[in-house]
Amino acid sequence: MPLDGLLTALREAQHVCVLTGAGISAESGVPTFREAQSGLWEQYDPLDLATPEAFLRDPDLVWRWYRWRRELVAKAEPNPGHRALVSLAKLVPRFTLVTQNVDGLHQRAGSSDVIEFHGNLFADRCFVESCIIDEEQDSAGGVPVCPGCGGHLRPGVVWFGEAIPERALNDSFAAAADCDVFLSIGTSSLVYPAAGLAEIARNSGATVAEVNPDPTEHAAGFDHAFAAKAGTVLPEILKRMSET
Ligand code: BV8
Repeated sequence: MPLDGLLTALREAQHVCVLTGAGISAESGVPTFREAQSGLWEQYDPLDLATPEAFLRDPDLVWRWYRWRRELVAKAEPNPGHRALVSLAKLVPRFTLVTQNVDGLHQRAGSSDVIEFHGNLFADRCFVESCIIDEEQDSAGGVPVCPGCGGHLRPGVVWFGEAIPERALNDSFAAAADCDVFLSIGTSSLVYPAAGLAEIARNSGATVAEVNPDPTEHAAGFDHAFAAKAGTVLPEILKRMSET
């Protein structure tokens, strides 16, 4: 694996920014967004379910999908790819981790200050911004109700067509523009505005690399592209970084 060029850039970097997608959790057994879903969810396309329209049309169905994902993720464990990023963060002066994932596996691996670009699977929230939900509502399998306004609670994730949380958006864009190395790991780079971060980094002069067994259309424009799994490449990067 031709890591030398990337390793040189990483060793010299003052600020490394990493964007992860569903692919970094694939080796933990969490299906990626574009893999066919298993079991009874096989008939559903996540792109259809992860929308406010789907929720308003059938909140009970959407909640059943999210509860199924919560159970699946709760049984999953962080993998060597997640853990390598925890260690890499300790080897560079400044490290920003932005994830599109909502599974919380980076935090469970030990990463801190994770920017959750698309929210978190395990948070409940109300459509009414001002309603504060400070503990999970017991909904006995139905659609949980907001204790503040009596409306339907929803999972604390960003659906298609919804704005990225302002702090996450601003902090991620600033990190992409400031970093010396940008690593795009386990993402199909199809979902915007997350997929635009690599371009911001590149246009700001950063070294950009991708790790994905199925190279994306952006890979050709990157400085480095490793057609391999995150659980293989990231521990190897960490090993080589630790040798010096
Ligand atoms: C918004 C939370 C505007 C929910 C998710 C241009 C600009 C702006 C917006 C748009 C635009 N064009 C289109 C849009 C609209 C839309 C969009 O991008 N649509 C796509 C489908 C074209 N974007 C939005 O709606 C966004 N909002 O722009 O709002 C706005 C502004 C103001 C006011 C109102 C509105 C919001 C998008 C957020 C959607 N929510 N998740 C939930 O999870 O239930 S996105 C969802 O897709 C997941 O978070 C997932 O992470 C994300 C991206 O997918 P990936 O992570 O890349 O996963 P995927 O399965 O695609 O790929 C996995 C990759 O891993 C593969 O390439 C595979 O090869 C690789 N892999 C597999 N195994 C491994 C591996 N890699 C490494 N190692 C392995 N072992």
